Amino acid sequence: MPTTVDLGGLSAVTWTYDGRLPGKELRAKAGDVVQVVVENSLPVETSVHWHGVRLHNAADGVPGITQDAIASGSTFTYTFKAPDPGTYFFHPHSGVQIDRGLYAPLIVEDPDEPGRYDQEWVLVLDDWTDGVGKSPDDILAGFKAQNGTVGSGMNHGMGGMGGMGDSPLGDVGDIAYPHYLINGRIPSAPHVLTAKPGQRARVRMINAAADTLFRVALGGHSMTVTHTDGYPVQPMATKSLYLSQGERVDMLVTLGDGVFPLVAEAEGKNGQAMIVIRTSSGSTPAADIHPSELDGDPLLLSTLMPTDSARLPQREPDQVEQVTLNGQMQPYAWGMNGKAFGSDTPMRTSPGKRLRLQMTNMTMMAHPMHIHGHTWSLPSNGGLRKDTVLVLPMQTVTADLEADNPGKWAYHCHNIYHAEIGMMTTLQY
Ligand SMILES: [Cu+2]
Repeated sequence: MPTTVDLGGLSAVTWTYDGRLPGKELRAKAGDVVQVVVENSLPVETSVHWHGVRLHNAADGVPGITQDAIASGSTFTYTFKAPDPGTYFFHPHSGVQIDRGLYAPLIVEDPDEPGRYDQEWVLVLDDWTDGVGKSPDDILAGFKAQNGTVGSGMNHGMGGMGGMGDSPLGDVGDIAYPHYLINGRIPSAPHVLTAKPGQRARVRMINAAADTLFRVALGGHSMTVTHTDGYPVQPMATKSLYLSQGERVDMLVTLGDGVFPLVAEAEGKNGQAMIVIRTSSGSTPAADIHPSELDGDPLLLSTLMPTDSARLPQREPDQVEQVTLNGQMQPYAWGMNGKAFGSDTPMRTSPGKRLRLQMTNMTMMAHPMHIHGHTWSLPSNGGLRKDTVLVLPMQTVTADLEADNPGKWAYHCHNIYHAEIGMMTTLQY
């Protein structure tokens, strides 16, 4: 419902789940049946999508594809089994509502988790404008007013906006937000997590931002990545990493003695989010602190390797589909296979097939591509499992999936403005 939230001495009227930002975390054990009753007290219709969860199609929460939108004043009950452990989240699949305060973690615990950590923290990253800058709907209306069309070929038109910085990844965002948040707070009034020196912390991180890719580092520490998008990877130590919209990462950190900023810098933009980890006395880091760990070569999660337990059985594809990502900033238009969603041709396969998608990014911007109801296996990386994969400008990413969950599934860019303007299609079988 419409709520006033305190972002840290700065209040904003926005939409949230149960008045909280982020919404209250949902926790289940792998195999549990989850039931959530959604009462829509927003002034508009909505929906809830369980991002990354391999659930049955009717519970996927995409109006026009898997259900009718939940009308203002009405109720909808989602019931689904959460089969796979991991770090997930939920958000509306209606317009640009995710760019307000409507998001919350969904943690599916592993009954066989070794649990070798002392602390477990869930961090949600976000870019923020609602109630303090332009509303997400106004931003979208501005893009729509450009009346752009999606070409099917290559586009070398430059993206970006004034005041945006450079990224080695190319263009990664369209919007300069006034604020960036971790767990609902701006960096001048951050949350503080406390622990003891030498303790091991498991950090689950979710990027719920609409248009921002973050570069993340923890001052004075290296981080050992253990999972991405819910699935275990061969542990990889890094000083910094990239987390794109819709991606999740789990990592283990052995904590030093002191006060440490965990910073999420808005890649290619000006601004950052921060949360503080405190294991002894000392002053709180300044809002603009820049840990030197940010300056290295951040890890791209799509370069990780899976554990053996995470791999799909080895198998050659039965069907190969080429997918192009198209569009440009000016006039603003984004699509897949040369079409905007609505005039697209759905992709079809049949149950039991191993489907290979070859996604080629024909644009000058990176796109975090997300598949519903499945988790891809990336053959370039030993079968790394991901449901959201960042496709860099002019790059081709090959992603396989097992067609073992029939239905009509959304497949789109997780830059929510790109998706909403047309960078979306469906996979049907
Ligand atoms: Cu995109």
